[in-house]
Amino acid sequence: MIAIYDNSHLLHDPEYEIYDGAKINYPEVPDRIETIKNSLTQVDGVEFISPKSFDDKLVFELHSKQYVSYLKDTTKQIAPNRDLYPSNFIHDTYAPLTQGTFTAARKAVDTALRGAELVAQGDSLVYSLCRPPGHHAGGNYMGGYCYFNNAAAAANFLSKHGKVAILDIDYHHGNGTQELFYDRDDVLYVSVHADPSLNYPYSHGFEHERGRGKGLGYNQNFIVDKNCGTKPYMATFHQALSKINEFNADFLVVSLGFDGYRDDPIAGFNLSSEDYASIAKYIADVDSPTLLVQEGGYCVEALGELARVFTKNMMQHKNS
Ligand code: OKP
Ligand code: ZN
Repeated sequence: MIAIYDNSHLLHDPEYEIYDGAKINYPEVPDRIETIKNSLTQVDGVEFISPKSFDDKLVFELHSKQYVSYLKDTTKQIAPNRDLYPSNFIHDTYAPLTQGTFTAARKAVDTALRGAELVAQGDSLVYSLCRPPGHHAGGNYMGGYCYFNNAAAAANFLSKHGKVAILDIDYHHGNGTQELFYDRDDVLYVSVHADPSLNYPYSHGFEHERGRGKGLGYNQNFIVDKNCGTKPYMATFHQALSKINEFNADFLVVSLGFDGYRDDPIAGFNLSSEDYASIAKYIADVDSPTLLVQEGGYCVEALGELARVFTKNMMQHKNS
């Protein structure tokens, strides 16, 4: 399995999050991806490569020119080691900007696109170690630690080569991804996440949101309770996976969040690393070449183990 990594994610390192009027530590830290990379380096059969630079037109197919320029121009004016809370093109208060944010976020898109290209060329399993994450970013906005929608960029790239399914198993609903494909029937979006009436992103992720126009039926939201544990989670996960299998896609993109893990500091379905191993096996059984795109997961001490277990099980089952 090829894994794609680039160190420019280190340029995005906000100091704080504003929560309930107070400054708290920013959970979406550079160590998340460093830990995952270091752990995968020890796994047999994983080979690392760097992304390359893809044309900006692939970004503009999803994000407006106005939004992209705003991000580029605003970050240029930020002093080193300062956080700026933007007041335009933003969904919520959870997307601080630093001087390096644009560069890091743009490279995360290249990381996802490089993975999509390899999968389009015949690789059966690729892992894009994207950071910052992307699934909350929409056509015209950042939010929830996300700036550009990496998984959506990959899915949109792959949609030129066949039918694409996106399975989002991050704890949070991917409101940006949902929005970007809401009117389309060539990209299916299926997400399993915590109840948005009690959890971020609050605005979207309800089960009645099923797509629009010819996209109707090609968006499926599945809700599980916070801390629900293995049994209820797996029951719902299997319902979601059967939607994916029914669609019979040419390519599968997984928005891979590890924030369902039991010790996650901001989220958690009370899942164990054994649960992530079995989730990986079931996903590997989907009969489509698969791109894993990193989204959330904030228990830094566990991320190395979770990524290792997940990829080992994916690799074993994908080729058997
Ligand atoms: C990003 B991803 C917690 C408040 C909510 C925003 C969560 C963004 C999650 N202090 N913060 O989907 O993992
Ligand atoms: Zn999340």
